[in-house]
Parts: sequence; structure tokens; C-alpha cells
Amino acid sequence: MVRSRTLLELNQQAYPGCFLHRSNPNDVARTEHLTFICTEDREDAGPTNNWMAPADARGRLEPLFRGSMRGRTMYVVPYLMGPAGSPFSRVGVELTDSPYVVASLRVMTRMGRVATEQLGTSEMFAPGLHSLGDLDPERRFIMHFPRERLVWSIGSGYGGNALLSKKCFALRIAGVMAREEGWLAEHMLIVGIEDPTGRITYVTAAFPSACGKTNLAMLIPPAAFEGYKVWTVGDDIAWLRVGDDGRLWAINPEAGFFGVAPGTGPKSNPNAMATLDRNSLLTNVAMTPDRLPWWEGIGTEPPPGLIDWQGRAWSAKNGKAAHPNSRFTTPAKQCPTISPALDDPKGVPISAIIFGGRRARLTPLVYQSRDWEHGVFLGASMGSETTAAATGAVGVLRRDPMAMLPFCGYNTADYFAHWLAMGRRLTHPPAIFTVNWFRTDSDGKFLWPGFGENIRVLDWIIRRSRGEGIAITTPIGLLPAVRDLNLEGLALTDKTLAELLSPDIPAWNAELDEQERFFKQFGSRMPQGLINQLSDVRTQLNRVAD
Ligand code: TSX
Ligand code: MN
Repeated sequence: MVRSRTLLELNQQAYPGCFLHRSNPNDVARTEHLTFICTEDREDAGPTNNWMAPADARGRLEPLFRGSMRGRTMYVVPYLMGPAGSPFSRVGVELTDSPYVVASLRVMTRMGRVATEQLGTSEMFAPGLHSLGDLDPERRFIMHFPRERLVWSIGSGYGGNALLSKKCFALRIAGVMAREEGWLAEHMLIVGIEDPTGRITYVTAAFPSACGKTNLAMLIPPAAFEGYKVWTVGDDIAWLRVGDDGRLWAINPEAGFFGVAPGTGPKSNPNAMATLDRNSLLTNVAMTPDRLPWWEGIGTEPPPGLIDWQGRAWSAKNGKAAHPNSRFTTPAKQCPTISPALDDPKGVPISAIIFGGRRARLTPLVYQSRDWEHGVFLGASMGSETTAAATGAVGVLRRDPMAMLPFCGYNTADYFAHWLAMGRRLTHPPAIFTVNWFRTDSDGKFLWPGFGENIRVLDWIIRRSRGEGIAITTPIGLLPAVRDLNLEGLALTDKTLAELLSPDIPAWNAELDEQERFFKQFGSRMPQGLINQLSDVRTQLNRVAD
């Protein structure tokens, strides 16, 4: 790859085993409009997915695949999702003509013999076919055939379009398998939070993109929280099942992190910086004359002679030096806070599930659901404001249930029903919470310091999940008593705290209208339980208002 300039060697003294990859400039992000769920019945894909009949999809792609690998090497990549020897792990096989994809899968999955040994004589693997094709967006498709557990992807070499283990298999296809087999494949980080008594409480958290999921997964508590430590189990995907003990158990099916580089630096995420400085791929970042990787937010000023992500000399008038969706691909086991449980075949027991979003107004810093069904409602009605990192308008509210909108491989209403059914099997369900690190004041300034200080919120969450801590019942859910949040060492005024912790009740009715509109698109497939949750909140709100 170095010889063919698919990879450029980075400075091997400072970044041993690290290489830069520059993708085609028209191929820098997942392409949701070219991503399809191919089921016989359109309703099984649902209104939030692109749909194509399986025969039509095959007919469209067969001519594109025919001869597409001619003159290239085809790699056959068996990989294991989940710890070796775990009954909850699954095998995939990707055929690809991209050596960059192979190298990425080597970091992101457990590749090779460990996978074929786990498979044994079974034929239960998820097949994936991938070709770069000609990289023309007009001939780019990512097709999912849930019935055959099959993915066909052509025309893109990028991340979630091409590493079929990740979004295609571990979320969309595994989600279909999970529904049939009674488990969940979720877009969630997993962390263990150790408190000063040495007890570790595991939580999962679902956030849409641009909310700092990887940063939260690698959080370092501030000085006031001596004795607390966050153990990183995963930053993107959780496979969840009901254990024999009636609790929810999680594994991270991945073995690496595919994180957004810009904004990652020694202040925002020192653990990520210490992870990615060896044996890592950097995609579409800038490079200094010393061949060091560079991106906006890495903590240094852009040095003279900087080369941008497209290999051009950079100057301030060129805009960003690194692509906003530039990435690091780095082994999880190099993370200083990696949890030994990453390789535990039984996974970790989950005490709390967190749903988060980016909301400048309205939603409080944190609140707890009344019960599982109300918690599923909180997940299903999630919304987040768009940032410059995504395409389209900035600051627009986008509904993103459980942060799964682009990753649910079947009808999202059926997915909600599956969440409700899972709850009925959990005799010890995790407590469910909503968080919002992004509340702003009238001047647009962030009210909450975020980052490491979020441990203060996590501390309340883990105490609540044990049945401790103090909450105030409100129409929207259970809010923390201000005196029950450990705010030692933080200089927040009473006014700021009140603003952070109070729901905007008058505005909440409009929010419910929006949520209702979102639910209505699913018609009669929408579970009645969630419709009831919505009207319960409305009734309680208006009782308070009266
Ligand atoms: O990742 C973030 N987290 C979670 C960290 C564990 N970000 C970055 C989001 C983009 C990916 C945050 N940004 C967080 C946060 O908690 N909070 C904010 C908003 C914010 C930004 C800058 C400051 C404070 C809050 N700076 C100062 O207060 C100096
Ligand atoms: Mn993700």
C-alpha cells in the first residue's frame, strides 16, 4: 500500500506503525441516500429506510460487480464480532478488493484464525461482498439483504460504507438477527464506572453523531472525583442480551475505535490521543512537514508547511486542513483505560442505559425514566440538533430514535416493539436516563462544562440505578435534587443550575407535538404502549399547568 501510495508513512519515531490514507474526495462519509434495506415487503423496511426489492437490488448491482475486481487482488476476510469463545459473538466474512479495508478490519475486528475457529463446521456467518468499483457516486450502493444476512457494497472505500463489519453487519444485519433471537444490537458506548469503594457499575449510552460518544467512553474524572475511574469497554456498538439472572448483559462486538479526528486532542480526550499514536490508520487528516498527523482541535496551531487532507499546501484561506469527518482507526487494547472485560466472553451486566442528544434549549442536563416503558419512550423520542460535522443545515432538530435512525435494518416501529418485549423479559432491568450536555443560555454559551465533569452526572446515574440518590418527580420524569449532585469544585451559579435542571414546561407541549408527528409516520405498526406514554406525559404536563 505504501508502494502504491494507498498509504503514506507517517513519522515512525513519533507515530510507529501509523499511516495516512487519503480517500477519494467524493468518498469521505457514509452515504445514507445510497443505503438500502432489501426486503420482499416494503413495510418490513419501514418509512425511515430506503427500500428496494431484493431482485431489483441484485439486478442493479450484478452488472456493477461483474468484472469490477479484474486486475485487482480479492481478499477473503473472516472476522469475529465479539470476544473469542463467546456464545454471543458472531462471524462475518467480507470479500473486498480494497487492501485499506483489509487493514482497517484488522484493527476493528478480531480477524483471521480466531474467526474460522469460532465458526468451526457451522455455516452461520454473515457474508459481505465489497468492491471499490469505479468510486463514482452514481454507481455507489450499500445493499442489505436481511433474509440472507447478506451485504453488497460497491463504489465506496469509506468507513461505514466499506467496513461491512460495523454499521452494515453489527447494527443493521445483527439487529434483524437480534430481533429473531431475542437480543438487541445497539448504537451505544459501554463503560464501567469504578467508585471509591472499588465497585464497577456498567452503563451503556446512545448518542447521535457529533455528541462526543468516544469522548464519554474515555472520560477522565476531574481532581474532585478522586477514586473514580471510567473503564472503556466500547465507544460505538453494544450487543445486549437478557442474562439467566434477568439482568441485561453487554458485549462490544468490535476490537477497535473508528473515531472522528477533529476535536480530539489532549484536553478533550487524552486517552484517545494516547491510543492512536501507534499501529493506527489516519484517514483524511492533514500532515505536517515532519510527517506528523494534524487536525483542527489537536491542540497545536497549524504549523507552517502543513499539507491538507487532499495533499495540497494549506493556508488559512483554504478552510479546514483536515476533513471534518477525518478519522482514526486504532486498536481498542491500546487505550489506557481499556476494560479487561473487552475480552470477557460473558460481557458485562448493565445497570443503566443513557440516551443523549444535543439540545440548546428545553431538555435538562439529566433525568430518569419512571420505568422501562417510559425509558423506551425517551429513547424513541430522542432528538438532536445538527452540527457542521454533518451535511445539511446547522442547528436543525432531527429525530433520531435510540441514535439508530440510519442503522435500524428493519421497520423502526417493530424495533420499538422489540425494545418493549425485551423489557418484559428483564426481571432486573437497567434504569434509563436522558442526558443533555449542550444546554445554552440566551447568549448561546454552554451552561454545563461537560467532558470530565460529566462524571458528576454519571455518579448520580449510578447511585439512582442502585435505588439510592434523590429525585424529584415531574411530568417528564425524575429530575435530580440539586443537593444530590456532587458539584464540589465547580463554580456554577444557582441560576445556572436551576436553568440546567428545569424542563421548559410550556415549550414541552410543542416538543410532544413533534414527537407525535414522528410516531404517526409508522401508522398502525407503532406500538400502542409508546403512544400511551406520550399522552400520559401530555396529561401530566397540563395538570401541572392548570
Ligand atoms: O464530547 C463532548 N462532551 C462529552 C465528553 C465526555 N463534547 C464535544 C462534542 C463534539 C464531539 C462537548 N462539547 C461536551 C461534552 O460533554 N460539552 C460540550 C460543550 C462545551 C464546549 C466547550 C466548553 C464547554 C462545553 N468549554 C469550556 O467550558 C471552556
Ligand atoms: Mn457510530
